[in-house]
Amino acid sequence: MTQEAIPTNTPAGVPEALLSWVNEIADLTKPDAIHWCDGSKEEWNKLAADLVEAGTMIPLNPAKRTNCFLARSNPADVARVESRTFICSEKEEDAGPTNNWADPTEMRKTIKGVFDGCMRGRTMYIIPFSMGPFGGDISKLGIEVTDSPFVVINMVLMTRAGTKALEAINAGAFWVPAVHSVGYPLVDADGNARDDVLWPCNDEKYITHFPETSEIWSYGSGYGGNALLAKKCYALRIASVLARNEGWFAEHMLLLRLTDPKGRHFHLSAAFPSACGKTNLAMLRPTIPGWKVETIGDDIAWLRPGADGRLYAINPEAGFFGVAPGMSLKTNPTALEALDHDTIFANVALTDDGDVWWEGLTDEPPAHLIDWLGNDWTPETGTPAAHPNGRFTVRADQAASIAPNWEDPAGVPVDIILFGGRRTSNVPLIAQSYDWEHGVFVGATVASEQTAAAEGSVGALRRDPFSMLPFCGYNMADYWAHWLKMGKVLGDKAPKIFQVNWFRKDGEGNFMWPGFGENCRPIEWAVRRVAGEAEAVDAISGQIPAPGELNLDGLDISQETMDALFTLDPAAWSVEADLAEEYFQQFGDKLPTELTNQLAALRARIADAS
Ligand code: OXD
Ligand code: MN
Repeated sequence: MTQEAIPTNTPAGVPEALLSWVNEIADLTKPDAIHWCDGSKEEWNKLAADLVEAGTMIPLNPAKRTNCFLARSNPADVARVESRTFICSEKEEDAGPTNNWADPTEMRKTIKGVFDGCMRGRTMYIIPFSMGPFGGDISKLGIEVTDSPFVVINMVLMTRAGTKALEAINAGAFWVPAVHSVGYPLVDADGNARDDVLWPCNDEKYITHFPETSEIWSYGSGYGGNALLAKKCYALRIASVLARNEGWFAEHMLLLRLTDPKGRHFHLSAAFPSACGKTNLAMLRPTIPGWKVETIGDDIAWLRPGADGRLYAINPEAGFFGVAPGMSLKTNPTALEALDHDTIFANVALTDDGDVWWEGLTDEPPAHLIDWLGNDWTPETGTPAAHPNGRFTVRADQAASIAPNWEDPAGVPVDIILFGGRRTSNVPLIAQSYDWEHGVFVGATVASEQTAAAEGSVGALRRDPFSMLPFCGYNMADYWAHWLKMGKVLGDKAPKIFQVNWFRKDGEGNFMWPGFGENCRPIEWAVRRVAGEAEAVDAISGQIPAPGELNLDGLDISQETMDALFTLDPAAWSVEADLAEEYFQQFGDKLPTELTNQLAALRARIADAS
């Protein structure tokens, strides 16, 4: 069957090449209908109503949350599946040792096989979208084809989707094709029909990227980054390759605008691994009087050198896909307040009065809930009511902290880059890198404790360079080389690089730093460093605040704790250096010599401090 034979609402002006691409996918996947998404409110409401009718989404109590919905996924489809995520570059070495590589010819055969007829009995949706504000030099376009209306309504919140994006594509702009199926056809090849299920998916999953042709094909999952292909698949894996080729960066970084008491603006981007308080930092409410922190992005930044030689950044997304558990009025009031209307929740618990709940939302759990699996739950049940990777999807501008310039198509000039992670020991509260090369070494060697955002053993320490381990679309060593090269392009206009760690613990296992709004204090020091107004002393892992330089006014914290937060034990750092060296070995000849030199410089600083 070709598209002409299938009911469709193809808009006027779609060029032949795009039509024939859509026809090819329809010929392969064999949907019953094709729907071109216009991104309108009416379309969104209609799809949401259909999903409610089907039972996939439960409308929440409108008196508590207007136009909000809860979805429960299949328990086998709850997080990104890194083990089923593939980089299908022509050469294996271009994917590198930290990615799953698959031969592109073989993978194309596999993909063709699983996609054959996979949309039978379903509608195929075409979602044109823009990553970044329309018309910006840093922005780019894409089209996701999917058989999941749930994916459509999430994509419409997460990107700038619909007619305007299609018009730009029709006019000839570059775009990235992304094809997605939940892998649950409703009719088999012999014409036998079966009923749909609340959360269609498939045990067999493939999240595949073809970097040479900038293509994405994803099969078998309907959850998060496996299915909302604009996010991790495009904005990070494919975009990181485009960025390397074109001289920019696609990074797993939040983006903030900071205003100091003098009214000066600074911009900060920060790389944190998944679920490490990134959303909290993106919506930080500073405790230092006179400071303002505003949100531009919570997860991904695209950064490109501007005409003045500085690095300009945009948030390519238009929404937040955040982790709900742990979020409360104490930890992130701004995010919580943003979720009182037009929000989709996934895998959190349902209260008896039609609201949502998750671990950490309140000190005391409600006496009764329906948990994320749809079962009755009481505090005695003994299992979490919400899945630890339970999520919310909401438009970014629903956050009261959104910066006035968050949609500036030209981006914002970045002054500070932060690298973070969860480290219970060794890594100090903040340290400034000695220079760009040292900053790249710090980013390359960052390690963090594993969280629930992906499958894996929670709590285990994993090295997560630039927080890009699961998101870099090419060889990580070539990625470091790209960062080093860009440092030469940016020269003295390059942002300053810092490493932070909010998660250091004392001997009893208690966090030593209060975190949350107080995180503005090390950031304030970083800003004053950039402005040339704060002193630092040299230390093993970088330059740390000179005594008295960190603003602790109004914070009840002992000098002993502050000292402990900045303790750099040479013996422990010697082990860190050994682990970094061991980690680097897997990259063989591709490891940039600058990083080997940085390792030697680290060892020299350790020796000096011993
Ligand atoms: C995310 C992630 O969802 O990093 O942002 O896993
Ligand atoms: Mn992320």
